[in-house]
Amino acid sequence: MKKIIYSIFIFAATVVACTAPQKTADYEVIPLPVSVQRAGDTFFVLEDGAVISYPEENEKMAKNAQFLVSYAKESAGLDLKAGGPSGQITLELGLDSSNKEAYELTVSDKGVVIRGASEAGVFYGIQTLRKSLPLMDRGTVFLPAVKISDEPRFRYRGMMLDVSRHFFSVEEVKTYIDMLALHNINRLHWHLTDDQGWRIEIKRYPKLTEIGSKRAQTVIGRNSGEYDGIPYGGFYTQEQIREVVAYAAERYVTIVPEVDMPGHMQAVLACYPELGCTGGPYKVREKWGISSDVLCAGNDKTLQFVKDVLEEVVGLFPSEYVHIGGDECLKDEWMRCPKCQNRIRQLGLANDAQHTKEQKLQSWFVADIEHFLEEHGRRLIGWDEILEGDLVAPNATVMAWRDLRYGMTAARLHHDAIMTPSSHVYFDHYQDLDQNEPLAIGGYSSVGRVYNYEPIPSDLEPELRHHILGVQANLWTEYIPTFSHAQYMVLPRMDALCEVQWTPAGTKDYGAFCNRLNKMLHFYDKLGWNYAKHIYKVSADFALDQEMEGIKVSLNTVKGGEIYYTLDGSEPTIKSLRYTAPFVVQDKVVVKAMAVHDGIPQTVMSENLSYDNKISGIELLQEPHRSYRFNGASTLVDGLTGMQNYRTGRWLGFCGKDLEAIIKLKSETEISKVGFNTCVATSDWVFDVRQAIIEVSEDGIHFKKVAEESYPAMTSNDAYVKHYDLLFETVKAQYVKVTLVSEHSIPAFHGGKDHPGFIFVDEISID
Ligand code: TNX
Repeated sequence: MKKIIYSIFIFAATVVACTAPQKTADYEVIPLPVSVQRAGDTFFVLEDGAVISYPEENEKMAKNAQFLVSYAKESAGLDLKAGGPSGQITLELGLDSSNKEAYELTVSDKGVVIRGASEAGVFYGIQTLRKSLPLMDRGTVFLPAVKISDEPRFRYRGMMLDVSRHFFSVEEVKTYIDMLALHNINRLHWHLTDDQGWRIEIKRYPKLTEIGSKRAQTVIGRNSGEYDGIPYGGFYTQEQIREVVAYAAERYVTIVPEVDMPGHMQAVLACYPELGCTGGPYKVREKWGISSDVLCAGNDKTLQFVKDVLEEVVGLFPSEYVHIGGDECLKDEWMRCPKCQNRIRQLGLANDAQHTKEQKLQSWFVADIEHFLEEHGRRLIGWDEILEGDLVAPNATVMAWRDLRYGMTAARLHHDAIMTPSSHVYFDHYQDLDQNEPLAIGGYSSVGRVYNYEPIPSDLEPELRHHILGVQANLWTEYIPTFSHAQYMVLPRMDALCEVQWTPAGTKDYGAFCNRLNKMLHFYDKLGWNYAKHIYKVSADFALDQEMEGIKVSLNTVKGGEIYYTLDGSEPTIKSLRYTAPFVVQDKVVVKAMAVHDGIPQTVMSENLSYDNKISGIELLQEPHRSYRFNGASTLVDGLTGMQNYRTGRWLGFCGKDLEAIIKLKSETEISKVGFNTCVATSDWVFDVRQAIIEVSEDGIHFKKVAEESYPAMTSNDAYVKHYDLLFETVKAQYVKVTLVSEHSIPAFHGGKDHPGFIFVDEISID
């Protein structure tokens, strides 16, 4: 019977096709729902005129119905109608779930039902239906019968937007909120103030926008010392803020406002110099980086100012959470300032092994603000620096950005934490290593790295895991002057992010995600949203394959593309080998691969692989720095060479320690050379090697030194990748010990003088 019904549909579809296009919906959406179960062979035919019914007394549900009307028009050109006692599409409440954002989407031959545990749940069900619809200008949609049961993994699913470094208009912020809604993201963290511009009208302090929202000019490039000479500014009136808050709320996005303090406040000092330690004069900052001009914590007027501002902020934003920043507050001025030192004495603060008295002064400041916010029924969020100083505000929520360890520390202190590590979810970092990428702040977070991020640290005690409220990605905008560029940085990394935030941990699969991404990219084209196109190129994954004795090469591109590759260094064409499955390479090989989408060849990806089949293993005697361990010791002999970016995962970083590794060869071998590379970036405290020692052994216990070299300390700032070879008389060995001594005491020309520097090392070769 079902077969007959199905055939009738196909027949009907063919007939309809003569007049209007007909296409089938596809439930392979992003974020991937928890469960998608096909319910037999039947379909529901969605056509113009279909009615959406909903509980009419409920305004939010009425708004939900209107959203569905506009989404169906936008995606598939369908004209649906909202309202009516019974419709082909039913939106209803009453799903029994402890997760208030849960929904169920059921399609049968009778129609579509979206039932939510709340109006928000219904909204997410609508988003899933919206993303399932085919993209066309008009026609009929065949919806295969299905039951989708879905709910988010995390309750805090955020994206941050910095509007201080560059300003975005109300319309642009609304589009950003639309982007969030499409990805089931429920928090917009709005970074409204910083050294480079104050962006929110505060009635009691009009100078904040009169003076503080404008900078005279902006530095060119990465603090080049040259300025553009063009005044820059912008701010939101309170009326506009209310408008944006309401726009977001309709889309189940809560705006978490941030007023960053006590650092990142130079724009305030330009307006009210008496709030700084020196009294100024100050100006709105014209370059990037961290300013040592911060709010004076010894001045009662400062605290009053902050509370006055926050009073207006809580009046504008209904969010339970208010973000007070707390990051990167340099203490230089506080150490010199009599008022700050006086406050330190009054409070009886003293240096101890963990914290300085100035760090404790910041904790006191934060705790005071927390108390104020609690009196107003709000909760405080701060960047992870608020953990410095042991007076941490008792109920504060910590945003862990420098390192996920801070999220663990917060949870162990019984504080809630939101994970937003710069190693994975900073969308101002590079997403592709192509030289033509627009200037970014640095770092590297590819779509794949974002996708594979796991927010719950594996060593966090299970009973503390509930403290990890969720995940957020940040868009700092120093190098992002336009909204189109902001979209480019965010899309499609936001797709990867939302699966981290929403989809259950065990069900992630990057290849399947790339397939699902194809439809989203077409959707962005339709909506006129800019996005990074490198995702159409080949993304390659290389992994040491112990069993096959070589490097396993997996090539990916978004669905619909074909991949062609060569292994002899020649440029791939559509006549080259066609990629169908992962393969293993041995020895030294250049892999060049090209994806072709809709007949258009994409930029070629190229990688030099140098697998060394002499090596059987590697062990590290000193631990790499916890942020730069990546895949561990094997990174150094995996046949992949790191390039000029030490955060790609190709390099291992050590700080205060040295690289000390024992490499085991498969059998005793004659050797006479050891090579390695270093990556230097002194602006990030990354220095070159100071000494290299090579020792060899036959038994792995008794070593004899065969080469030793010392290198001079660096004398000026620099950034480069350098290859070193140590030659020695041919010797037979099965174990090779390599020691590369890092810069233990940074030279005087550098701001980090006397501190230990990092060393980054990659690809050790033995010949
Ligand atoms: C650090 S993350 C900052 C920002 C910069 C950003 C650039 C944080 C709390 N502070 O002020 O814009 O790095 O990536």
